[in-house]
Amino acid sequence: MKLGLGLYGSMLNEENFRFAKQAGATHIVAHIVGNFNKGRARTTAGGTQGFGLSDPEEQIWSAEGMRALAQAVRAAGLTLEAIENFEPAHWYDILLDGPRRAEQIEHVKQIIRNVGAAGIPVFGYNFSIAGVWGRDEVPAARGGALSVGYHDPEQPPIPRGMVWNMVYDQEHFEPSGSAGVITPFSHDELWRRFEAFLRDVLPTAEEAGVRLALHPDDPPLETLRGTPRLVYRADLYQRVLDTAPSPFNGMEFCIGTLAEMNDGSDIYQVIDHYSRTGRICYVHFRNVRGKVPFYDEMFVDDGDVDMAEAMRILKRNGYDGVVIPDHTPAMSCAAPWHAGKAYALGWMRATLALV
Ligand SMILES: [Mn+2]
Repeated sequence: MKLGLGLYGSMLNEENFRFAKQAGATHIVAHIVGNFNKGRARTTAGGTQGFGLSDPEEQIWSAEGMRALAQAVRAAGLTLEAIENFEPAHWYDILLDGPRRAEQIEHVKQIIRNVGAAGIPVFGYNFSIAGVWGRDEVPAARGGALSVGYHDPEQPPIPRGMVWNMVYDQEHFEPSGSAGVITPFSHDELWRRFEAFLRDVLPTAEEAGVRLALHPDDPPLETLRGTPRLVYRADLYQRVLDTAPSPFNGMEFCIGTLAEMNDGSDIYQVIDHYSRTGRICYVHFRNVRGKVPFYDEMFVDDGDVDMAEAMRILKRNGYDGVVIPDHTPAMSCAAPWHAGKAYALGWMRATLALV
């Protein structure tokens, strides 16, 4: 297994590459989407701007932009393993089955070709209408460390101009009073959209040498803000794999989200099952306490899951891909994000050597 660090768009710089290297990581996952300043996800229980405006800026997504990013990571002695998430501005009508769907499918295909041409082997994504929404930040982790959690908030409808918890159409965005903007639709319809997306895009991914890696829905609720969710139970991941039996149709395997699922599944059996498939592209390695609709993210060694056992199972089943900390609680010091990540990476590196 290889240790990696996920970095948000504003953090993709030489200093943070050196930080990753110093903490023992060999790989980087780049999360370009959204303006996640200082790595702190803005929360959305108030139902306002979500994670902010989706910037359709093209430069970073171009062949040259992707090549430059991969080169900058390589210059720091690291490997760029994955790009995480499509920009909502690029694919909202694929999610919403809207009038610009065909055009956006072509654009997404071009992005995948650009990623492949830069030698980046994985594209992580989350096929979700409501996105990662509704979490708040409370001092729930060990020692009162701030961490994100889900505490069953009210679920206002998704405002016009927003999808995936980001604003894609500022002109028509209405943060309040826009009930019923998204016509209710069924889980079957969501699966139809997902299957159509894979049918249209997977051949391009195969040609480009880019594995598509689906993240399960976080928070893993059956519906959120009145919209259906795709993978909110562990067994639904199998349906994703069965939709197209190609190694390029894979998983961004989030142990935290899988542990949050209130579906009666056993997290160790889930890890055992899916790590035998060879379809895990990379792992989000984080711990949690509780299950939907009430959970908090914890330090890696302080939640419901025995993460050393999780690592042991992955290793036993021959998983040899990249493992990243995903999110971590923020530690009380001058560099809360970095300290949290350094703690997780150190723990993971030691555990990898021991299991
Ligand atoms: Mn995750």
